Amino acid sequence: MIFSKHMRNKKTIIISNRLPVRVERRDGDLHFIPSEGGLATGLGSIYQQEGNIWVGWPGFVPESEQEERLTREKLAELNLVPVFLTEEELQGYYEGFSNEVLWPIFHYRLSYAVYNTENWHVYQQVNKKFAEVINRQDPDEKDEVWIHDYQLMLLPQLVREDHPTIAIGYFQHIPFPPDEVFRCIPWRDELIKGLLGADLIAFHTYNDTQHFLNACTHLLGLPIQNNCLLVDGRSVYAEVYPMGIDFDKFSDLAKSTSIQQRAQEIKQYYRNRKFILCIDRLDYSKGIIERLQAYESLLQEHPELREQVVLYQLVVPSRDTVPQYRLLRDEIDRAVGHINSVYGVNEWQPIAYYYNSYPLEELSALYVAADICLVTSIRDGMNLVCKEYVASKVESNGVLVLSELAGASKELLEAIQVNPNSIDQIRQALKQAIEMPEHEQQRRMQDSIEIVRKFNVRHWVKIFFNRLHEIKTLQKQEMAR
Ligand code: GDG
Repeated sequence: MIFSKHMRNKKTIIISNRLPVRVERRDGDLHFIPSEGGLATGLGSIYQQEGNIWVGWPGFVPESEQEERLTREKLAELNLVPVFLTEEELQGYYEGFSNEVLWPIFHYRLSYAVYNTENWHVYQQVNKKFAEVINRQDPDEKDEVWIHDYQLMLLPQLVREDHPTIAIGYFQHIPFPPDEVFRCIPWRDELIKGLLGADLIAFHTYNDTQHFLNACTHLLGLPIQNNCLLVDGRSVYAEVYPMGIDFDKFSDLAKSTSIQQRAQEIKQYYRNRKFILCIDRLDYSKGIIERLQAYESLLQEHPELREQVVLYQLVVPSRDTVPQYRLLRDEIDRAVGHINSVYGVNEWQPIAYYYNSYPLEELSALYVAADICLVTSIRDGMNLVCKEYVASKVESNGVLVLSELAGASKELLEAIQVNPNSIDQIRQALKQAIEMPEHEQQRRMQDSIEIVRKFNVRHWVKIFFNRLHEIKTLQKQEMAR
């Protein structure tokens, strides 16, 4: 049905750096591969509704106009709108500025930041390019826009300039650092002003939200009342919305016969030794080296545990064109090689290490098989892996050892929490987890399961949009006064 502009239904526009479908060129053909990520599942029910769309980069650079047209047409059938980026734009905006300035600074790694004015300009240009693509969708003032993450910090204000009263939400999936850390970025004021185009700016944790509010008041001197900032006469709210996962997907998979069988195979392959699972994207924020050191110290201090445990480390390839990531990969290779060669014997290797990406079913079987899930992020916005582990423990067994510096630690209070910078604490937590009696495991896990079940990704989407609508109504009432 075609609506004239004034009688058209309200449209929801979701925007993120990546689309929930990835395009790949293989054997001369284009393949469209859906993402299994949490965001894609959570927002699936929204963007797939008629009239709604998701705007983002499709994950490849077309080689011809024909390829571009084909991609556009195919994606349009899925309610997806591509923003095509050149190799130079990807280099400057994504790898250069997003991953070499924003990612390290927002994860408190000041010394890893590489400030390059040219990359900043490309970041600005690409944010404008996203705004142009949104404008081509002919948004209406009654529509709503939800922008995701740090690659698009300037976009809320760019959309606001063209659509003064449209509802704009922004969610940041990574931490927001204290204002004195954020201050290090030469373009910090522009970044905050970019975000302030939104009506609702949301983070995983209370601390991230407070850090953002402090940056607004300390750097820009904005008037503030509780969590509400006054920006050119408009009320802008900063709030906490901890992201959940698709609980049912992980729980149902874990209950299925095929996954249960696969989990048994995995356990048997590792001779029913205590199975410690670690799953991370290759990233220095995940504390992979620190965890390997702690595991070595466990084997050193408790020789009786040798041959009784296995640490299964899956590292998913990521950003390996950025120098810091390549170095980290080499460092992990060396640490794993060292531990396996020093402590391993013919019948037993202390670490099973894979640098790979697995299908969801294999991930699920690993979660089911694992006696312990070990998350030692040095900083993490939330960390979904630990929630997926909890959702997969359908028999309420298993122990979660969780970094207190991951956002999830604010919710999963029954996990054994550790400071990831302390090798001693991680070692002691592992020992405690290995020895934890069944009844204690059950009690703690049941509590965590309830939290992950209740605050799932659909709940997260629902309360975010409810609040955005509420804020729009409040703003209208204020203007009418
Ligand atoms: C950012 C923030 C925040 C991993 N290996 C495979 C695979 N995965 C999936 C996991 C999980 C996801 O990747 C990783 O999510 P995390 O939350 O742990 O980490 P980031 O990628 O850094 O995500 C983070 C998140 O955004 C959401 O706001 O929690 O703090 O850094 O879902 O299952 N999936 C498949 N194969 C693998 O080998 N299929």
